[in-house]
Amino acid sequence: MTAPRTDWSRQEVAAIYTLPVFELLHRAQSVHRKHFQPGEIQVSTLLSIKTGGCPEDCGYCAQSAHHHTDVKAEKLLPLATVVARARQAQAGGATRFCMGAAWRQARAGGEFEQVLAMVRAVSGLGLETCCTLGMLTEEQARRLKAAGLHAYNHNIDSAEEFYGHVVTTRTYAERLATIAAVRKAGITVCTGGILGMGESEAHRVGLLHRLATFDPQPESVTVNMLVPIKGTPMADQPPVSPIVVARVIATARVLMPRALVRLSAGRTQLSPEAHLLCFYAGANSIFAGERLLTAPNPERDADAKLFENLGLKAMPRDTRTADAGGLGGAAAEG
Ligand code: SAM
Ligand code: DTB
Ligand code: SF4
Repeated sequence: MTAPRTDWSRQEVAAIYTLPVFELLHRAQSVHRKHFQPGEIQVSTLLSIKTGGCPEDCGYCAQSAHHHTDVKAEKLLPLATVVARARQAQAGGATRFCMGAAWRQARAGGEFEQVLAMVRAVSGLGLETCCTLGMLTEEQARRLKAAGLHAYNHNIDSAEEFYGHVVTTRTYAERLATIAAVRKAGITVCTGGILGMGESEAHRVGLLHRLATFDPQPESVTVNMLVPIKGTPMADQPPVSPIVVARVIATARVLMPRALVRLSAGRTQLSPEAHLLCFYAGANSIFAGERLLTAPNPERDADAKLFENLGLKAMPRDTRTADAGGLGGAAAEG
């Protein structure tokens, strides 16, 4: 099978994004069926291992020390707590466990050693591990890989020209440098953005274009809907339409046929019908469990009912590796 195209122009991406919706959904569903088992959804669980007090000023985030939110700064969780939560997630059917820290960049020294121990322990349970710790050096990425890390999440959030409206304490180029370090270390790349921050349709196209032109493309793409947080500059943004979310997902599926497309934050705003639309458009991964990092997520019972009603089942572990260009993968191929 030939590798997916990575030389899309912004005009080509816009042309797909603005197709009549049935045409777009049909294309996305056809691509999806060539690469994945229809109706198989990867189930991931998130744990905030270090909550709040973050020095970055991301305008959407409950954990930024720049905003007055209800989230209090906490210390790094102990290893035993993290392992207990990973076991619970595994018992609940999750195959991927993602650990998030409210850091600008992964810490040097003792705290980083503790995170490495968490990655070793969680991988040892047979779970796929993912971390999102802020910016990484190449050396830190290498050490995470050696500890058994499968994926690293680092979002670009939006188009480059909108990034200054999202955060002022770091640049888009810094984001890209961390993604490059992750790729170089042989860890699979998980990146994506947030819809509903006040961005335009052109910015959404810009986000999709940037994601699809990574070479190689990311193994996982996260599509978050803004969870409006009281006390942040984005608290009063109106909710994004599920039709926009479905268009973004379908375009991502057409452009990045082999990526897991994760319907991430904001699912509590989506009806079962809107979920159905997003899965039909090509989303094939979710976060399960009542909490994301700090924000609420649908209850397990509601997701179980949704899976039953739609005839969805959990995807087995992702066996792709970044070393194989992220393209090997028996499990994910349909
Ligand atoms: N501090 C690290 C970083 O920023 O890379 C890791 C944790 S951070 C909370 C992970 C991602 O969650 C962000 O990049 C952002 O895309 C997403 N996110 C954070 N707050 C959100 C919100 N209120 N609504 C939707 N997505 C959000
Ligand atoms: C991603 O793209 N979404 C997740 C994960 N990566 C780390 C985080 C969502 C956070 C939602 C807001 C919160 O829980 O505070
Ligand atoms: Fe910090 Fe990450 Fe929140 Fe930005 S998104 S404020 S870097 S925790």
